[in-house]
Amino acid sequence: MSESHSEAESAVVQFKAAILAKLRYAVGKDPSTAFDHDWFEALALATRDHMIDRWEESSAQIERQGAKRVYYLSLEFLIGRLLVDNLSNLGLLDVARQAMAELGVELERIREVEPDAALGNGGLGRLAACFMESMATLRLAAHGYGIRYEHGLFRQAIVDGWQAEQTETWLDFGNPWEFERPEVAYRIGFGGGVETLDDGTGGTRQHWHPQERVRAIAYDTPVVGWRGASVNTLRLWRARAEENLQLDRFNAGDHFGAVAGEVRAESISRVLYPADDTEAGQELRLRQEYFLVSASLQDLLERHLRLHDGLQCLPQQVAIQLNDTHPAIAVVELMRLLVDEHRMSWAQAWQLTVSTTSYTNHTLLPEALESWPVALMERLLPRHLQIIYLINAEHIDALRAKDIHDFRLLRAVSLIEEDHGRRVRMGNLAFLGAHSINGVSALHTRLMRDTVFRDLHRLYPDRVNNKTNGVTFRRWLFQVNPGLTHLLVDALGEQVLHRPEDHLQALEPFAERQDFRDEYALCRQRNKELLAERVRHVLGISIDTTAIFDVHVKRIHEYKRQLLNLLHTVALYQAIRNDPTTDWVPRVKIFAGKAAASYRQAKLIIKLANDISRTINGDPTVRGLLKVVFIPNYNVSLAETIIPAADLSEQISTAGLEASGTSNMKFALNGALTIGTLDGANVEMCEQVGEDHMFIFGMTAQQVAARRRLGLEMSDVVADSERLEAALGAIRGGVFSPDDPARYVGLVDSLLYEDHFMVCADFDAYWKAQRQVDQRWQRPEQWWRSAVLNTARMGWFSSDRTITEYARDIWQVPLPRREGD
Ligand code: 26V
Repeated sequence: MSESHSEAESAVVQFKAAILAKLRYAVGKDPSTAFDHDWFEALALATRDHMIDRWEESSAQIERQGAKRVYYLSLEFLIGRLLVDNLSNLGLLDVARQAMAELGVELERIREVEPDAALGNGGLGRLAACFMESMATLRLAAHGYGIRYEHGLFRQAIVDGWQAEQTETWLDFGNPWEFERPEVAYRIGFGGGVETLDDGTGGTRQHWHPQERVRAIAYDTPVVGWRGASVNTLRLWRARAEENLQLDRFNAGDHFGAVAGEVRAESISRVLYPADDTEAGQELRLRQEYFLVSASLQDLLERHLRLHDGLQCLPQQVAIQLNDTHPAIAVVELMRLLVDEHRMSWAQAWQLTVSTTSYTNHTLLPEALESWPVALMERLLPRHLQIIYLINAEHIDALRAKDIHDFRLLRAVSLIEEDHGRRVRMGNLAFLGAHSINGVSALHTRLMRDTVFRDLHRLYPDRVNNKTNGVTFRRWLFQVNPGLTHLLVDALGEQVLHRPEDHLQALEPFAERQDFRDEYALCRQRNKELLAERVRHVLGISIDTTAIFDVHVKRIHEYKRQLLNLLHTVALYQAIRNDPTTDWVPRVKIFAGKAAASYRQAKLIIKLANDISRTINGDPTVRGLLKVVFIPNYNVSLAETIIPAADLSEQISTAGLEASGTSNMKFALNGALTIGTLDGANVEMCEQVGEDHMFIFGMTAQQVAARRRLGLEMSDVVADSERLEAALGAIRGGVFSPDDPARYVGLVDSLLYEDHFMVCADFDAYWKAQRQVDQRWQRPEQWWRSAVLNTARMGWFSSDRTITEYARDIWQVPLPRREGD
């Protein structure tokens, strides 16, 4: 005891010395002149030192074992902050807190100084970050490849109730987690033409002469697994010009022209595309995609050739996972590198490409399915277009050889869309070029087979498979909810930290114990107070922490149906006003989320939320019973405060449209009860958690499809629902927008006459489910029993489980032993 006590003490002493040394020699400050940011940097650098040796060891071990490598290619990594993540995974969080305290600095304040690395839009990017952490924890030889955007996702300000986008500048004070690797650089070509050359054996070969070249420079960030299991690398590419300054032009007085090339080249890694649905349709986006892909493939082939004899064994040594179609041009670039640069035969190159590549689909929304105009592809990537045509010709020939001549089918599975101007279909390209195509929940995968990939699935029935998403419990339980984590360790022992996916279920019997439920509820209460504090600070609104915290946070999208929740809010407001003496269950409605800058309807929904908030919060009749807040600038860090404070999690998308959802998992893991539709992973959550411990309502995906066939006109539905009619009427009539009474006329009319997302059709069922929520809340022993069971039964949604399935079924890599195996 005393020995470990002194061990801990000496760890603190050492860490303190390390922080002071960093502060002095790396930051150039001393404690008397240091600002919070200086302390953050010193602490981050001291923490980073603890990662380096393990990093070195991990890569040496992987090389020694000749392990197969997994490459995760993604245009987005939505990482958030890393200080507590790294400290906690290294097992140094308490040591660091103590060391800082002894230096007179509060860790809880310093952690807030770190900017979020917001290199992603939403679910897809956050999933990539969770996967990186799980792959390190499971000790896979995994590399992430992405772009080091200078500006991540925009900062959202709310000005007069409207969203305003502001530039995000996460690199302004430097980034202590990354290592610039100027020696790891590749040339990326664009444009130019293709020359046919003699191949020396009587045949021909193609040679691409790009007109423009850009350099990709590597920046490496170490990714630590739980308790330092492994340290992997996230390699992000930055675009630099081949030549920074054209000195001749500068000397001739053309000071702007002298740097024009630099600006053009470097714009590739300037900013993240801030939409997560509508097709970017812009040259810069395609340049970003190809830039990431080409740099990453050159890098991984170089590593492969350094370690192995030749390229024949590529599929045994390398697995490339495409995160959506954004990096799908990898199929073509790999073919180009193998055939043109490494002189491999076409047939062999194709076989290697398909067996190395796999693709994850994350959405069925038609507007998010990527396709590129043939003309643009020809101008930017002429050799790639040739290769696409060749792949397509072989593909169609193979079908004809199998006696398939159905014209509709051939058109549907072609790589080229002929109807709306000729375009390259990236989904079909990714499908053909991969041996595995996976969806992200059981329902989504079924819909992929039945809809978007129906024809290709019939031709290649073994390719489509499901890998239901998961989240890393290290960040989304241990870090965000230390109170609950403490309680879990007390109840279940330390093992729950190491294998939560196996051990959480042992919590079930605790759900029956009043004393445990009370402690569990107390943790929630503390988290709610922290959130309330934040809301007071940001919005100047005080909220009642004994009320139900009813939370709807995610990107603003019509299909996610924030409007349905707002209609419920208005209907509830009206009901309370009509009958203020009934014993209403107090609620706080909490909204947050960003809208794509170009998505007008989504921005109007944000304005409506703010208008409703102002009106309701200012009405003394409902005081104490209903409050509405819209918290600006939703990001990973805000999610970390909101999720553990939620009582009710809103997962109410139109069934069939949310591919999986991952915040649904984070909420339930932290014990919020879900009100939701049978959509995405909600379906599987319902199987795990049990229908009795969720509030499932509304049409199923099948019923939605059937209802749509009847038309989108909803006048009948509205006429049949007094509550809905009154709520719509109030919004339409300007009750919430007296300054501009007609503001929501168009919005309400679109719900009445063209209700694509079935808001009206699901309203009554939603209202009913919400009243069941009230009833459960009024029986605390039932509510908290359900809450504990949610935590106990969410183990399966660990991203460790998801990654284990990818490794086994798609990548075919064995999982190394972990400590405790
Ligand atoms: C599309 C585009 C189109 C071009 C402009 C940039 C851009 C960026 C992202 C996207 C696709 C977004 C798809 C997406 O985020 N899907 C979400 O993936 C989550 C992880 O699998 C899943 O939980 C969510 O349900 C799904 O909406």
